[in-house]
Amino acid sequence: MSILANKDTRVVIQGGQAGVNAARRMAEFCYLIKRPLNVEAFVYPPDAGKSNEIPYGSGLIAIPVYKSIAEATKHHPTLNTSLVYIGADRAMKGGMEALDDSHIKVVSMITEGVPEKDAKILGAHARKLGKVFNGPSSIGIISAGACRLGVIGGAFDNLVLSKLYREGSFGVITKSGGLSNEIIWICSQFADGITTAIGIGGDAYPGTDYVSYLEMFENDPQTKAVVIVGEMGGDLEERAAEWYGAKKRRVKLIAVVSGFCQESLPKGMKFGHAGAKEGMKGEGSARSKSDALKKAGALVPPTFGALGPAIKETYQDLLKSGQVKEPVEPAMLPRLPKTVEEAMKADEVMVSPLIRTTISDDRGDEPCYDGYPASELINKGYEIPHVIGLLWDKRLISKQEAEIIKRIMMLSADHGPCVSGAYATILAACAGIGLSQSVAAGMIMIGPRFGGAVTDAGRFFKYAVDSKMSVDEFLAYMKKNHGPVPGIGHRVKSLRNPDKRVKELVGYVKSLNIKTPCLDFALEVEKITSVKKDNLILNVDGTMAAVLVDIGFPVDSLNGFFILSRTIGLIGHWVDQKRQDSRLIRLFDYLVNYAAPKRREVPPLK
Ligand code: Q5B
Repeated sequence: MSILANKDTRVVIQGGQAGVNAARRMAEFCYLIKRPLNVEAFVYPPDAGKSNEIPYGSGLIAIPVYKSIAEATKHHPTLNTSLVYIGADRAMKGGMEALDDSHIKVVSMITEGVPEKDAKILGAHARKLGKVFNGPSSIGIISAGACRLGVIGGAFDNLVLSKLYREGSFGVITKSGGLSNEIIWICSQFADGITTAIGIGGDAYPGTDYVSYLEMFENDPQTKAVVIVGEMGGDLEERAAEWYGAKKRRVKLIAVVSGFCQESLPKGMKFGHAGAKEGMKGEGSARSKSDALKKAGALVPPTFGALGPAIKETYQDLLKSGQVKEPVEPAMLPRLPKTVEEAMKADEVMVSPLIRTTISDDRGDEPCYDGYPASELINKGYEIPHVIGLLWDKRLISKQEAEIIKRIMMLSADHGPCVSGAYATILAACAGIGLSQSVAAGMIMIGPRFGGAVTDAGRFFKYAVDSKMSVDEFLAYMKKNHGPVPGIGHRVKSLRNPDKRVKELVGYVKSLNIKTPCLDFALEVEKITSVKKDNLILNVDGTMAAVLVDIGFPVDSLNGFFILSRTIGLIGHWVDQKRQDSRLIRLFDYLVNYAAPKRREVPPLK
C-alpha cells in the first residue's frame, strides 16, 4: 500500500518543457518497476494537437498534448492526478482548472514563487472539494514500487540505490525537495525503505500540511513509521506534534527540524524557503518545534546525523515485534539503456561510423580546418584562399598561391546580369523567391556551357600535357571523343573583344616565373581555335582551370572556384532586385519567335 500515488495513478502534466522533463523521469521510474508509463496526457495550449515523445527503455512513447484539462480527461477518462509545471503567473488558473475537473483527485504543483494568496485559495478550494492540493514548490510524490509524480527520487541510479523499486515501511514528509531524496536514501540504508515520500514544498502556505498526510499514513497499514523533516517558521510542525500527542497513534513518528543555527546567527537573516521565517519570541523556532514534537512522543534525534540511527532503532523494534519482515531484494533489476553517446563514453560499444571526414572537426571550442584552429589561422594572417586550400586540397597553400586564388575569385565573382546564372537568380528574385532558392536557381545554370567547364577544362588540358600530346593531336582527340573543348570559346568575347579578366590572370601568373605547363598548352590551343573562329578564345573557365591545375589543385575541385566566387555575384543580384522591389518578370511576346503551327480547327475525336 501507499498513499496519494499508487499503481492506479494516471497522470496529466500541465506545462511545456519542464513537464516533459518530469515525464522523462517518471518514465525511468516506471521502467525500473516494470510498469507502463503512468503519464497519459499533457495540457499545454501552444502545442495542443501535437505529442511529446517520452523515452521509455530503448523506445519512445508519444503522449498527446491537449489544450485543456477537460479535453485531456475526455480522451483519457482514467486520469486522476495532475502535475502542474506552469509559470507562477498562470499556475493558479491551471491548478484551479485541474481541481475543478471531476476526474482529478490529486493536484501536485512544482511551480515556485506562486503568490501566497493564490496558494491559500488553491488549498482551500481543494479542501472544499475533498481533493488533495500538494505544493506549490513541491518536488513531487513517490510511492516505492508503485508510482512517481515529478522528479522526486533523483536520477535512475539514485532510484536503485534508494531501493525505490519495492515497498518499505517508512513514510516521509519533507518541505525541502533536496532533503526528500536524502531522507528516502537514509530510510533505505538504515531500514527497509519507504512506502511514500512527499515533498510538500517550502512555501509559507502549502496546500496540504503534515497532519493531512500523517492521517493518511496512519490509515495505511504498510506504513509503520513516518519521518518528517521540518524547519523553522510557520506552525506546521507544532500542528503535527498536536496531532501526534492527541491520542495513541499506530505509526511511529520520527522528526527532525532544521534551523537551530538560527540561534547563533544574527536576527533577521533570510533562509532558503519562503516559509522558513523567524518566529517571534522563540515561536516557530527549530528548538520550540523540536520540543513540541518530543513532548508529543515523537522520536526527535538531537542532530541530523543522528537521524539514520534513530530510523534504524525504530526499524529494529518493528522487526523484533514482527510488524515488518526483512525485504527480499529482486535478483535482477532493469538497467536503464544508455544512449549511444553514454555507452561510447564508457567504452562499452563500438559504432561503425556512417561517414568519414578528413578535412574538419568542430567538436572543440571552434572549427579546425585540416587540424588548424580557425582563430589561429586568422590571427597568424591567413586568408580565405588558405581556408580553401585546407578544405579543398588539405594543404596550407603558399602566399603566392593564395594571391592567385584571390585574384581568380575577384575576377570571376560576377559578369553582369545577362549571363545564365545571374539572369536565373534575377528572374527568381523578381518572382519573390527567397535568397537561398534564387541563388540555387542561378547555381543550377552552372554547367558545361556556363561556368561549369572549369573542371573538364582542367581535366583535358592536364590529360594532354601528361600524355605529351601536340595541340593538333589534342584537338583531333577532343573532336573525335568529346566535342567542344571545355575552356575554349565565349559567347561575346573574341579576339576583337578580348576578355580582360583572362589577360589579367594570364599576365599575373606569367609574371611570377613559375612553371605553368597547362596554361602554356591552353594558350597554344587558343592560337589554333581562334584562327578557325575569333570567339574560340581561351575563356575565363579555361584560364582558371589551367592555372589551378598548374598550382596543384585537384581537378575535381576546380568547378568549385567558379561556384564559390559566382555565389558572391548571385547574392548581389538577389539583394539588388530586392532593394528595388522589382516586379515579376514576364517575357515579352516580341522576344519570342512563335514558330508553332498557326491556329487551326481541332478535328473530331476518333
Ligand atoms: N565551337 C561558350 O558558344 C560557348 C567550341 C567550338 C571547339 C569549343 C562554347 C562552348 C566550351 C564550354 C566553355 C565556358 C557555349 C564559357 C563562361 C563564363 C562567363 C560567361 C559570360 C561568365 C559559346 C559555334 C561554333 C561551332 C562550334 C564551335 C564552339 N565552342 N569548337 N571548341 N569549345 N565552349 N564554357 O558562341 O563549325 O559553326 O558548327 O561550349 O568553356 O561561361 O560572360 O557569358 O563569366 O559569366 O554559342 O564568361 O564556346 O557557339 O556553341 O553555337 O558554336 O563554334 O562547334 O562550330 P557559342 P556555338 P560550327 S565562359
